[in-house]
Amino acid sequence: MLFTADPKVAAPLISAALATAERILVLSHNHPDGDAVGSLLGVWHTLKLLGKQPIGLASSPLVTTVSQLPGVEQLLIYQPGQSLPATDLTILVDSSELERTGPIYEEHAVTLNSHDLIVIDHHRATTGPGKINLIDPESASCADLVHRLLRAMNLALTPEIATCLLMGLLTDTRNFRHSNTNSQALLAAAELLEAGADHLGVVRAIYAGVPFPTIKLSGLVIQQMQAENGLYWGCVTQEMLRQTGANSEAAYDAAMGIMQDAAGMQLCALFKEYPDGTVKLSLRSVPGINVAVIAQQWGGGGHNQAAGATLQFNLAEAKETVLPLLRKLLQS
Ligand SMILES: [Mn+2]
Repeated sequence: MLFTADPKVAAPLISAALATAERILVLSHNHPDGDAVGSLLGVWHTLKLLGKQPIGLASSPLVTTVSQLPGVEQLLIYQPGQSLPATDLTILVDSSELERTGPIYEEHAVTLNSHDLIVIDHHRATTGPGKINLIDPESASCADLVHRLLRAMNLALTPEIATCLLMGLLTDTRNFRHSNTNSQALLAAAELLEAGADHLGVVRAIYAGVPFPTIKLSGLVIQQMQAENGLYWGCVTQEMLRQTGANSEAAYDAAMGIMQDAAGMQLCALFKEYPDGTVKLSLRSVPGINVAVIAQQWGGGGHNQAAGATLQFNLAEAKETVLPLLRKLLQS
C-alpha cells in the first residue's frame, strides 16, 4: 500500500499497475462537479492513448457546465440496479472514499472492494482505500494533481486532456479566486494552455452557460437568503427546483457563488434538499475559519474553506442543528 502526496513517488507504481491492466473503471464522487468530471475525463483520455479500455462511469447525471467537454459523450451515467462492467482495475478521482461514489458503492461494494484501486485526490485524508493513494490536500484541484502525475509519468498532454483538466482547475479554484489558488495551480494552468486547452470554451461553459431555469432559481434562493454577523445561509428546496425546472447541481453552484460574494461574508452555508428528503450541507468560509470540522461531525469532509456533508435530517431539522454550531464557530 502506498500513501503519498508526491506524484513523482506515485508515478512508477501507477505505471506498473497500468501495464498489467486492460479494462479500467474510472470513477468519481456522486453528484460530480467540474473537477470530478474534468479529472475523470482527463484520466479516461490518457488511458485511451495508452491503448487501454477505460470505462468512465459517473455516479449521477452531469451538470450542464461539463456537457461540452471532449469525450463527455463516452461517459456512462450509472443507473440504479445496473451491473458493473467487468474490469481489472479501478481508478477513483477527486475522492478518497469509495463510499462517495454513492449508488455505485451502495449496490456494488463487494465488487469494488475486491478490485485493485488507485486513488487520486486532493481532499484531506490520513489514509486511503487504494493499493496506491496519491492524495495531496495542497493541490487546488484534483485536475492539476492529475496533470502533475501525467508529467511525472512522462505522458503526453493532448488538447482534449488539457481542456478537461482546465475545467477541473477553474471550477475548484472558482477561477483562481479561492484561497486554495497557489503557484502550482497557476503553473498548471499555464501548461494546460500551452498544451492546447480550449480556455475560452471552458470559461464560456462555466460563466456564460447558465441555463435560464438556474437564473430563475437563483432569484428564489436570493429572496430567502439570510445574513447575520458574517454568517450567510440559504436553501434550495425540491419545491424550488420544481417551480423553476432548474438542474439542481448547477443551481447549487450559482446560489453558493452569490453568498460567497456577499459583503462581509465569513462563513456561508447552503442547505440543499434532496428528493429523498435528506439534506446536503455545503459550507464555505474565509481563511482562518475551518468548516471541515463541522462537516466531519456528520461523516462529511472536504477542505478547511470548502466542505460538505449529507445530513439524515429534514430541512428544518438540519437548519436547527447546524446554524447554532456555525454561530459558535464564528464566535470562537
Ligand atoms: Mn475537487
